[in-house]
Amino acid sequence: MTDDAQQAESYYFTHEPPPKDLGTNTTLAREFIHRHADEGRRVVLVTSGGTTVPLETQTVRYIDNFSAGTRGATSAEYFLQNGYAVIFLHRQFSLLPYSRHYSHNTRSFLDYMKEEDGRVVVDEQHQEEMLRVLRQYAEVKRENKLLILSYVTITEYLWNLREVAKLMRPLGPKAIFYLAAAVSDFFVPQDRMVEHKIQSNEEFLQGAADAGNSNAKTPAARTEGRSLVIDLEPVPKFLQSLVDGWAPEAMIVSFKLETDPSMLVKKAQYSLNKYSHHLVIGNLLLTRKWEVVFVSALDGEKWIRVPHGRRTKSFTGVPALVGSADLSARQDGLDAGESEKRVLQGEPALEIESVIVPEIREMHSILIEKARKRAGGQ
Ligand code: 9Z3
Repeated sequence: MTDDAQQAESYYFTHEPPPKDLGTNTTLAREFIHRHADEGRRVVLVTSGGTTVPLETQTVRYIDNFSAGTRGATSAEYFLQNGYAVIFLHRQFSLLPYSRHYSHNTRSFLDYMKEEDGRVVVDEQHQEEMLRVLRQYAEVKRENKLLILSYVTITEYLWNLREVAKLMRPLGPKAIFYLAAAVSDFFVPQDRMVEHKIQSNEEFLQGAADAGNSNAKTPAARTEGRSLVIDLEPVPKFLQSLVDGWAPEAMIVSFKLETDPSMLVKKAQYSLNKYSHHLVIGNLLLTRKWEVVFVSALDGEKWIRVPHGRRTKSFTGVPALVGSADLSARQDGLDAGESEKRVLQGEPALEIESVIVPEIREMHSILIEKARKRAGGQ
């Protein structure tokens, strides 16, 4: 790791205090990791959901992002189906594996049920699907293969990631980091955060508790006249620390989110070159449920797309943009989704994570085998 990255990391973690439940989380994670390591199982840490950036210590206001945690929660299920034990580090109240099928919907989970002879039963039309989900969930619980941890703020996320990553070291190459959480690039450092709620009324400008100390730095979020001014600082690039320091033997999969199609592959490639990890999965905000691009040293650039007739529904997605970031498809004048349309119309919807995860499993097997050969001196 470069000295600069190391310094930035140690500055961050000495100045930003750890979350209160970090000790509980690491105790749970240590036990979970050791058990699965002893059983020779592969373990994946899936991060999921957004991160908040609090503006006040007693937080009333914060900056947030769009992520609901669909990618992470869905991927966790497919990792479990593919034989992995999963540590699911998610933003509190974002989607969870299995229960995601019945939460955060326009319909309430109560709409799936009815009363029959004084008992609650699931509606006939939902029986089959709910039984399938319930059986998978019960098996995962019985076999203790899913550990659920949560965070809220960017700092809580980073502390948990660092500590869990270090605990995963004994897994060697059998560990994967699957970084699907939408992590804020900017934040308010502790020493520039005001204690109390920022006042909006000019008659009640910031109170004595915040204004008294003449050595204090200018608050990152403050009122100037009638405006709220926020100047955030960059979050150190933790991916460098993860790859070089916290988890040097693990497979690392990061995600790159863009909105401009012309930037996506370039930025994913840039990230792979910069951090020299194993895989960057690029996705566009408006097509992320239907296509992603894998950028890796093993396979170069590779698009994964759900055929047109099998796409899941999305209120915010824009089908016409599928293929827009794929230069080779555009040059060939081909909408990759359109080409499969006739064949697959009428088939059930396919979640893109059900394709992503087995691909990763295969790459992981290759990396484990390489590590085994290296260790054996072959
Ligand atoms: C992603 O790109 C995820 O796929 C999404 C999933 C956040 C788009 P949803 O939760 O959305 O299913 O609604 N995650 C990573 C985004 C990110 O913050 N990446 C960073 C970067 O691009 C750091 S690895 O620099």
